[in-house]
Formats: sequence, structure tokens, C-alpha cells
Amino acid sequence: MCRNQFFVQKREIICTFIDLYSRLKDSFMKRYRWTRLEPDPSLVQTLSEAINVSNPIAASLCNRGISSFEEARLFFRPSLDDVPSPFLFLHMERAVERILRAVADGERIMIYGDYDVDGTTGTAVLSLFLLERGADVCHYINDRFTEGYGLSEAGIAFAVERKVSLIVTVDCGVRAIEEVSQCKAKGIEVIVCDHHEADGLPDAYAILNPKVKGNGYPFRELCGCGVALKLIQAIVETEGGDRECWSRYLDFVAIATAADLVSLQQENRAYLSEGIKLIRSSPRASLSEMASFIKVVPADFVMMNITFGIAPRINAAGRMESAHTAIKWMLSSGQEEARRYAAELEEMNTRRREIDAGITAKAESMVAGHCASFCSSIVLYDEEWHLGVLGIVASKILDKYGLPTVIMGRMNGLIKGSVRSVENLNIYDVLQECSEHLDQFGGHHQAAGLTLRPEQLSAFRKRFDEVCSEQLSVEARQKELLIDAELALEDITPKFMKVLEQFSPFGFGNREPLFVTTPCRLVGKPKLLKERHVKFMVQSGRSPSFEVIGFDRPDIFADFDRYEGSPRVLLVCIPEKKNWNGREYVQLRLKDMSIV
Ligand SMILES: [Mn+2]
Repeated sequence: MCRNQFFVQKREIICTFIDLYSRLKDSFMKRYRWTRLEPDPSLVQTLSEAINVSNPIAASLCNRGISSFEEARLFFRPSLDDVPSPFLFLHMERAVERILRAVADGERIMIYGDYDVDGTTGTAVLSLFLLERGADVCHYINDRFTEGYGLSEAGIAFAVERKVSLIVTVDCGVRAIEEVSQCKAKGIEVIVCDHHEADGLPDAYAILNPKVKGNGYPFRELCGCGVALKLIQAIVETEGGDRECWSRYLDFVAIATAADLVSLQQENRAYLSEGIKLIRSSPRASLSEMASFIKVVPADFVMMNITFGIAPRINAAGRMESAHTAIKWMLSSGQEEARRYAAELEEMNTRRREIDAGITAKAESMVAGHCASFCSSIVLYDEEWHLGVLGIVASKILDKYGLPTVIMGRMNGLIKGSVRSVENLNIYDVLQECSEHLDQFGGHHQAAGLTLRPEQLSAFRKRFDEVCSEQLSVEARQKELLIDAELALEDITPKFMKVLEQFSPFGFGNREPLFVTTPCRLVGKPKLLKERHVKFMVQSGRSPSFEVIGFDRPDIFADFDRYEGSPRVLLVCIPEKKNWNGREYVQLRLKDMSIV
């Protein structure tokens, strides 16, 4: 071999080695697929100048569809002044006229709601509003287990028995074609307040639903309780009342908006922030009593107290016994009554938690055995499992293993289950492919429910895994982080933090802005907290050093351990204001990391 050839070969070997090494290094660290969003640079530049914010902030806004001064104003300053008129709904005038006539004539009105947070709060606000007008109002909520979702025979029989002549539905009704005509045949008129999609429409007196074709309302993303609020607003405006007469229900509307996973954009942001303000400044009895159970004073109330405190307690009623306890709590007139029902909800939620923890533990112990035979899904069944918590358990298993999950229990000789799916897989389509093994199924692309006969279980399990394996690409199996912009540590200024905070409230349709840092250097030694969380300091250029916290990432601590000296890293993180012993500082909440 000539000398030259030798060097070429050697260089190739070194290059291959470096390449392999850097790929190995990469695989040590990254847990997620990083997707850098790339908004139009000229749009980002123009917006950043128009509203005087830094480029990373402007890019994050553009990624949320906000690219003008006016759109930014509506986003950062959500106000009730900007919400559209309720009379844009095609049938609103009819609905108002019919309800006012029923109130004037002393007709009995029944509010028919769903058993979840959205349906029960919607039922409560309509009931409270009409009761104050001296209307003769009753309500009906389906039993989750015996009646399921939508208008039921038992519900209609209840209305007939109570001599009801007008039903107003909340968070259900738009698909009840058969049931609405049954009502009509029995002399009961129906007004539908709903936000579910529907193909055909029922022959109702009026249909208020922003997702129905030609409905006239410009914002599609209202929750069911939000639609009920628009109806209340329309009645108030027809009677010449002022805003306070309808905005006083925003506490419950905020709770429904946060809990029902509707998009936190446009007017939903106004309802949520105004509703939370209302709970802070003048909480009604039911809310102040529940606040003491979730250990928060109303004045400090935040969005998290809804999602992790109030919503699960309301849902516990429908899951464990009957949603009626939740309605009674919402309609309570004094502190004492409110305390009694809040305590009942607390007890049901404690029970729900115990049952859910037990089932989750059992399900987790079954995963390994299941995955020995199936690799693209998790389908678990136990005849003892309580049907009310299966959806919660399925979400937890999905979160942990990242595979489409079905968790099932038994009722009346049939198997019933909840299905939860990863982001990039439409689970409704998957179920459709398995329909020969199913008695019933329904839901949407991320969550569904199903019923099947026990003898179909093993065939269903096999088919479900087969379809998932066909439809789940390699990419879809790895969780994706959507990164809004690159951020240099030097750019994390007090002003940056102040603007960033105003992106909240976060949730569906408004995720937290996520940044990838420019390369920065590890300072000092990383720490492992509670054997699970990694904490370390970073610094770059002339920036001060920042504390980084990575929850549940002991792997990062272990990886650092393998490196000599202080490696340079890229962080995918969310900068957050922290307060410790009266000192305010910025901490970077870490989602993922790689070494450069
Ligand atoms: Mn709903």
C-alpha cells in the first residue's frame, strides 16, 4: 500500500469514527424528536418591530398564528369587549324568544346536561340564571354507566313525567336526531346548546352550535358551557341588562373551558382570565368551600387549581356515583350547604384516586407480559376494573409507554373500555378497521370508548395491534417537541420574562413556548434530587449563570457523569420565574438536552 493511500484510508476511518461517536453522543442524550418551527422570517421581523418584542417572542407568536399588532393585542389583553355578539348564531333570536315565552307563561323548563365538567357547569349556569328569573326549572343528567352519553329514553321519560314543555340541552343533543323527534311527538320542544360535530341535525326548535355548518358564529372553539353562556348573554341583552348580569357566570365557564380541552385562543382566553379573576375577587360559596379542600385561598387561585383541583372533583361525582352531587354543589345557596356537597365530592374524589391508583399499578404489572406478544399497542382487561376510571388509567399508561392504549373492564356480560392514542395516530380510524370485533365504539382521533363481547377479546387485541403497527410510523413512535425559536441565554432579560408570562394560560391550542438555547457550558457539578430530577447550572458568553431543572430525567444526570470536564450543551427548555426565600430568579425547566 502506498503511503498516500494509507492516509486516505486512515482519514476515512477517523471520519467514520467521529461520525459514529457524535451519533452515539446524540443518542445518549436526546429523548425526543426535536422539530424546529420555522415561521416566515420577514413576518417575525415585522411583528417584533411592531410590538417591540425580541425575535424569539415574535417567532413564538407567529407560530401561534399571531402576526399583527391587533392579533397580538387580542392575545395579550383578552377582554370581554372583544367577544362576538351572541346574535351571530343563526337560531339565537328564536332560542331567546322561546325561553322568554316559557318563563313568562310559567312553563316547566328542563336543562339536560352531560355528566362531565362541561355539561354539569353548563347545566348549573343555565339553571341559576333561569331560577333568578323566577322560571320553573328542573334538570336531568344521564347516568354514565346505565345511560351513557346523549339524550336517553329515561331522560325523556323524566321530562314527560315532570310535565316539561321545553328542554334546553347543554354539551349534548346535536346528534340526538331520534330522541329530539320523540320529544316533539310528546309535545316537548328542544333547544340544543352543543359544541360537538354532527352530520345530520335533529329537528329541534333551535340549534346553537358553533361547529354546525352555517350556524353563523365566528369562533368554533367554545365549550358547551360557553355556548350556554352565549345564550344567557343574548337573553340579558334582549332584556336590556348590563354585562354584569351574564359575566357573573364566568367562574363556571372558566372551569369548563379549562377542563374540556377546548382551544385556549381568542374569546376562550377572555372567559378563562375573567373567570379566574372573578373566583379570586368574589368566589361564590361553592368555590370558596372547595378551595379549602384543595388547599388554596381564592385570592391565589390559578388555572392549575382548576385542572388538578376542581375538575377532577366534579368528574369524580359522575365516575363514582352520580353527577347530581356536582350539580347540587354548584347550585348551593349558602356556605353550609356548599361545604356539605364539597365534602361529598372530596370523599368521592379520594375514593376515585385510590381505585385509579390500584388499577394503574395492576395495569403496569401487566404491561411487560402484554408487550411480549404485541409491540405496537397496549390492550389490558380485568373484569374487576371500575369503569368510571378507565379513561384516567389509559391516559397514564399512554403517557408512560407512548403506545396506543385500551383499558377495559366488564359490565352486564360485556367488555367496556377507554382508548387513548398517541398524537399522530387517529384512533377512531384504527377502531373502524377493527369494527368486525366490536359491538360499539365512538369518540374522536385521540380518545374513544368501545364495547365488545368477551369472546372477541383476543381477536380484537390482535387486530388492534396489527392496525396500529401498520399506521404508526417510526417517527410517530417517538414523542415530538415543537421548538418555537432559538434563544441565547443573554436574551433572557426581565422584559423577556414579563412578555413570556403573558402567553398564559396554557393548555390545548396554546402550548407553552419552548426554546432551544444556543450552546452553553455546564457550570459546577450536576445534582440528582430525590433520585429522579436533575439540577445543574449553565452559562454562555456574557450571560449570568442559570439554574436548570429537569424533572424525571435521571438519565441526564447519568450521562453527565460519563463526561470529563464541563461539556457544551443545547437545552430545550421553558424559562420560568421562581421565588425562593423572597429572591426572584429565572430557572430553565428542561424538556430535553443534547451535547455539542
Ligand atoms: Mn364538552
